[in-house]
Amino acid sequence: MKVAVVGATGMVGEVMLKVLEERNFPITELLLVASERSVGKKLTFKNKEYSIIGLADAVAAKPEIAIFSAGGDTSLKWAPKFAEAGTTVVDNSSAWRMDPTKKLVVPEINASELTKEDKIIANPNCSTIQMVLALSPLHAKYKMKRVVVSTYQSVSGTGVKAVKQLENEIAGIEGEMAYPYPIGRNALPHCDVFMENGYTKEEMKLAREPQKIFNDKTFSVTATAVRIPTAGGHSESVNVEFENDFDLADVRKMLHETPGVVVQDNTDTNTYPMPIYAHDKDEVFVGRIRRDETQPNTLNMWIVADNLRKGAATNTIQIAEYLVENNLV
Ligand code: A2P
Ligand code: 11C
Repeated sequence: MKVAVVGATGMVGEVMLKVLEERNFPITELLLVASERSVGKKLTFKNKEYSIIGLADAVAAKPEIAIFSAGGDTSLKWAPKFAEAGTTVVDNSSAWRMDPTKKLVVPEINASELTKEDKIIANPNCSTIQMVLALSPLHAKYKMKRVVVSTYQSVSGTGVKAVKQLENEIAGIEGEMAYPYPIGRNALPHCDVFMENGYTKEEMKLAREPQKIFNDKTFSVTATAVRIPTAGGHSESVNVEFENDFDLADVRKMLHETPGVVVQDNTDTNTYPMPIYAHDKDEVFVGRIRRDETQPNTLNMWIVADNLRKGAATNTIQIAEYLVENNLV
């Protein structure tokens, strides 16, 4: 496969290259793409040096697959140009996610919807991916009615500037601020921008994307998204009410058997998922699985994943792998 990585110099782009290398993605030619500022810079992949090229040159090279993580504006402008040239785009930005003509894919859940005609495929938001992966077997068996999620999101989800802000605060250095307040020793109930309804964009992504991924509007999700001073890894407290009653042992067994999910749940040994241990892992970790004793058919759990891996790079590359394995490009 001739593969382009658009946004190769970015935080997610860097992880994409690592994941492509680790998973030995079948690459015959690799195009590393970034903004004009970076053209000519060098990056290494599998011990070989590559020069960064610009978007126009990348489109002209007609790669079979382009994986994008270069922000929504770049995707909106350039993904259609690649698609017109015959390239299949797998896009990690929010640009196409809710476009009814585009699929929003978590491979373990809905990759089977993909066809050769899908030329722009959207990767969900990081906090959505980890939540829906853990919910998918439970929804299939017990049918979700309502999900209440509160997130504890790391600064890496915001980007390089936020990672630097936290590092500066820890080192006691004054520097540029990515957030309107200090993030060290703090918690900001504010991920992404506020919308007219009083929710943030991140909260609305969590509310809307799951219905599209499950192709089911019979359940609802309400969210509070909070930024905390962790470097990487997003955590979520999830309360889910089902139509049908469940058996806790069965819930654990189903989660344990779900590809991509790891159950870490033993209160006797203080075993539960934590972002520092999810770092650099592709799995979604689930623990604190317990019945909500205040309401029938309702479950509480704690879900953690590396937001740059399964939340972004890994999921995007798994979509690309599915396309290759099923001759869809
Ligand atoms: P560059 O490094 O040249 O700015 P991050 O998410 O870490 O901010 O990274 C964003 C990625 O998207 C980087 O690789 C960045 O390249 C790339 N990018 C940003 N704006 C553009 C653009 N207008 N055209 C192409 N790539 C872009
Ligand atoms: C965050 N979820 O942690 C965001 C980052 O829509 O792909 C990813 C934004 C997106 O703030």
